[in-house]
Amino acid sequence: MIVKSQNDIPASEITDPLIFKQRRRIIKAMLATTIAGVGTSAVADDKSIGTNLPKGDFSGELLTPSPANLIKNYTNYYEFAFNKEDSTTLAQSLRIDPWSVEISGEVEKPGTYALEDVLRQQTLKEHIYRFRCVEAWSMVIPWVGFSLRDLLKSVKPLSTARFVKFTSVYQPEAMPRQRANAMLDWPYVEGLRIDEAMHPLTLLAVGMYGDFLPKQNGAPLRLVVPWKYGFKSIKAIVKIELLKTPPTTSWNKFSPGEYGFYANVNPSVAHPRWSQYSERQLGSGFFTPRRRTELFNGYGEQVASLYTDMDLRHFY
Ligand SMILES: Nc1nc2c(c(=O)[nH]1)N[C@H]1C(S)=C(S)[C@@H](COP(=O)(O)O)O[C@H]1N2
Ligand SMILES: [Mo]
Repeated sequence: MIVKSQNDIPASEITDPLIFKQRRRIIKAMLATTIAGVGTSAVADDKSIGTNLPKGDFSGELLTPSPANLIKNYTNYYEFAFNKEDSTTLAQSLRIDPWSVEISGEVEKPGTYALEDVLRQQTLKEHIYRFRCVEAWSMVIPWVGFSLRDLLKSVKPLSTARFVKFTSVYQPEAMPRQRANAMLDWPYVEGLRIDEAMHPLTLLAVGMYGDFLPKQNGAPLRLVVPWKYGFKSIKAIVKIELLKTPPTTSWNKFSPGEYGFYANVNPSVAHPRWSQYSERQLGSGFFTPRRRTELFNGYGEQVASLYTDMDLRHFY
């Protein structure tokens, strides 16, 4: 063992030991991934988090992440609570270790994969995305994850795979509103068209702010689809199915007139009860004006081609 003298402690550790320690944890996990897997040197040191962003992640715009304590304490997680606050504590009883993901349907290599085996194959990167909830608020979140397409490719989708269905965990003993059968038909289900699922912007996230995901934000594995309303970004995924036909999704089933299957962010298609023209930017300060919502949440350059010839008013 090498005992370091006081002088050898890096400046980062001295100035902000807490943040540095947190980052070390996820960096260690990422390094394990890199060493064991096919990845090269995605994360060679602390600095490469955040500097290793593939081009096209944020439309050339420099995004400043919203305060971490905001997104960790203002969450939508209806299995736990209807409000934005209570899931922070309630979700801590969720059991997430061990965790595995069942992949089935129209694939050559169906199976139940342990999360650590999935991660060993992937290179984790930071992706700073805008996040727009259908309730007309938004944040900027630095996710840590990998493209869903890389996982899907590894199980070899068949040409008959046209949709992807995602299912959240069913754990009624930990999730009070599953126990009470409240609101949605549990477990929570979401879906994408196969080309949306294969788009490089579509992530599976395991972390944010350089650390693992907090339970209330969807640990240990969640979807992130930055050009769609937040409800598409399903948390705590246990099952991924490749299908020939569109899956029935939770919110669409609950209220089809309000929540479409596509749910692409679109300022000119109002929700029946409110406008989607602009959004409240959470954490930006009281006097910051509302942001004008952009078509596809600003990711149009990357994703508009998925929807040519589609009437976005009809397919909302
Ligand atoms: N399983 C599950 N996933 C979910 C939800 C949920 O209630 N349960 N809420 C959705 C909604 S409405 C939003 S806006 C985002 C919120 O993500 P955040 O709480 O991490 O900000 O998660 C989405 N994923
Ligand atoms: Mo949402």
